[in-house]
Amino acid sequence: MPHKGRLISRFGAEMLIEDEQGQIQRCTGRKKVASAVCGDHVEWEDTAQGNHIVSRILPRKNLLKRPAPGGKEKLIAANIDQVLIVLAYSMKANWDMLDHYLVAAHSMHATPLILCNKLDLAGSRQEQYDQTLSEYRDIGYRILSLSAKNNQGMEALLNVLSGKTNILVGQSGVGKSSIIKALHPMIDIRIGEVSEGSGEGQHTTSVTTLYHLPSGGELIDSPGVRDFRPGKLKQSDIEQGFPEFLPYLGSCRFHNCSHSNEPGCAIKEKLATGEILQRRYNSYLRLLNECAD
Ligand SMILES: Nc1nc2c(ncn2[C@@H]2O[C@H](COP(=O)(O)OP(=O)(O)OP(=O)(O)O)[C@@H](O)[C@H]2O)c(=O)[nH]1
Ligand SMILES: [Mg+2]
Ligand SMILES: [Zn+2]
Repeated sequence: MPHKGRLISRFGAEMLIEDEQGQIQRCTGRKKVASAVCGDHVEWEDTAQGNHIVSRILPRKNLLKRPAPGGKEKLIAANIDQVLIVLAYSMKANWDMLDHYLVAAHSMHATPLILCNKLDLAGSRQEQYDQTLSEYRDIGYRILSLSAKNNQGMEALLNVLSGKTNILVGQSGVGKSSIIKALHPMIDIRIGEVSEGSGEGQHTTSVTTLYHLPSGGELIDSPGVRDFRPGKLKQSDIEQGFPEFLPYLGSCRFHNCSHSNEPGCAIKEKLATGEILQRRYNSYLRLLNECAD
């Protein structure tokens, strides 16, 4: 009889599987489970030689992935309830990347949450950051300002994580691993320095890993990225990533309007009145050009 478990992390062919008793089992994977990723529910078996082998990936609720060189895809993690997109007040904001993550979260039917860390270093940048963050709040996104260093905002964060599988994503150095350490100080997790010149991180986390929170819920740490694209999507999936468009989508003159050049476009009308922001509209067009299937 196969056992059930959840993939905690993986180093090439070696997979750490948490069994139903909460014990970590070192396993290797059969060829057909080569695509297993952190967060996957799997079946594993004992072999006659005393090894453990992952034999099957159980059906996934969803999968976070991104395009990789050569037309391939890099699979990041599976079975995610909430995507926590992390920014840092101390670093130049990459709002385009935030929009790309939001689209990815919507397309996988996960709840996006925006975390802005390093509040203690915000200084004169805070006003500018909070101004743009309030635009996202107006659209309906939940935003939490934090300092992993000073433990600010951590209780509010813990409350929204409990009972769910959550993943931290974002640029290197924004403090993803530090947030896990602040929520669960007993965890042994590597924190990297940011480089003095650029203020960016040095890609300290290299393996996507699932951690349990003492108050319930799982939190996955992922390696920082330079840029993120959601991969190939249908136009309707891209639209879902722009909730401020949704009330107007049925009102364009053409039912298959792409909201780019067509006359009688309800989205462009709302752009003209300022109800839809130019920056967000530009993000939509960019994704439509680069990612539409
Ligand atoms: N001042 C301040 N520093 C922080 C805070 N959170 C994290 N840091 C620092 O930021 C640096 C990077 O933190 P990490 O947690 O390694 O960042 P990361 O996002 O996990 O980076 P990668 O693993 O490379 O993707 C470390 O020097 C942390 O001590 C914060 O709230 N305030
Ligand atoms: Mg890290
Ligand atoms: Zn339109």
